[in-house]
Amino acid sequence: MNLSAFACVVLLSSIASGIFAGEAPAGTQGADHIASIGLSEGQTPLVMVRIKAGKFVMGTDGVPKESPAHEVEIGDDYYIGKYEVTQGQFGKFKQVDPGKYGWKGDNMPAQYVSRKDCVNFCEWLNKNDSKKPDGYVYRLPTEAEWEYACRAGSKTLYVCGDDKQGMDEYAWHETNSKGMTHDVGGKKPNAWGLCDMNGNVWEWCQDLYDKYPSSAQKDPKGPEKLLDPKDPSKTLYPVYVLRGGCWFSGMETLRSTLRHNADNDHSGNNVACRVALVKVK
Ligand SMILES: [Ca+2]
Repeated sequence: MNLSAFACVVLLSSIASGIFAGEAPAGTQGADHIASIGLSEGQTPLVMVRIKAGKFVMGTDGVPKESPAHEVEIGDDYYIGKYEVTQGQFGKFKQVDPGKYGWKGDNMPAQYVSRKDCVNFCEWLNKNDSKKPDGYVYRLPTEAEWEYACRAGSKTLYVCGDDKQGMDEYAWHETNSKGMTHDVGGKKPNAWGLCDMNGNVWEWCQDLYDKYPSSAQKDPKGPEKLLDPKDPSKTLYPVYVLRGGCWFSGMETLRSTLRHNADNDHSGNNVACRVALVKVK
C-alpha cells in the first residue's frame, strides 16, 4: 500500500469511527443521514445534518418581536435538513400541477406549500424513508431548533457578524435574487453546513407564534394555544412561526432572530420548509 492509499484508509476509518461511535470532534456536528425516498439522479438528496445538543441565547433585545433574548437549552442531538425541501423531494410525496404551483425545477425549493402540507410531508417521510434511523421521527423543527441551527454557534445579529453586507454570501434576498427563488445550496453554508437558512423561502416551524418567555427554557415548543392578552379567557386564531426571510426580504432583515407568522393553510411563492429528524420521546 502506498502512502497516499494508507492515508486514505486512515482517514476513512477515522470518519467511520466518528460516525459509528457518535463522537464527532468538538466544533463539528457529526454524521449526516440521507433520506431514501427514491429520488432520481441529479435531484438534490434530502440530507439531514446532525446537530449537537447545547445552549444558546435565543432572540435579540433590539427588536420588539424578537425579544426578550433568553437562554435556551437543546437537550438532545437532532438532525435538520441541510437544504430547504425541494420541488423534487416534495413531488415524491404529492403530485402537483407545476403551473399552478409555479414550480420550475427539481432542485428549487418547494413553494405554495402550506404548513399543513409540510406536516403531511413529514408524516410521509416517516413512512417512506426506508433508512430512517430507529427511534427517530421526522417533524418540522421547533422555533428554538431552527434558530440554534441558523446561528450555528454565532452570537451576532447576522450569521456572518453584525454587518448585514456579509449576508450577500449566505442568502438570496431582495437585491441579489433577481426577483425569484434559486436552486437550494447555491449560497455559502453556515458554520454547521446548512444552506439557505436565511433568504430564498421562509421556513415553517412547529410552534404557534407568541411572545417569548423571559426565563431560561429547555427544549421550548411554543404555547399550546394563543390566549388574548387583553382577555386570557379567550383563545386567538392560531398562527404559526415562519423563520429566515425570503428572496424579497431586505438584507438588513436577515437576522438569525427574524420571525414572522401565518396560519396553517397559508401558502405563497416565498414559503416552504426544512424538516427535522428527532429522537422519539
Ligand atoms: Ca430559507
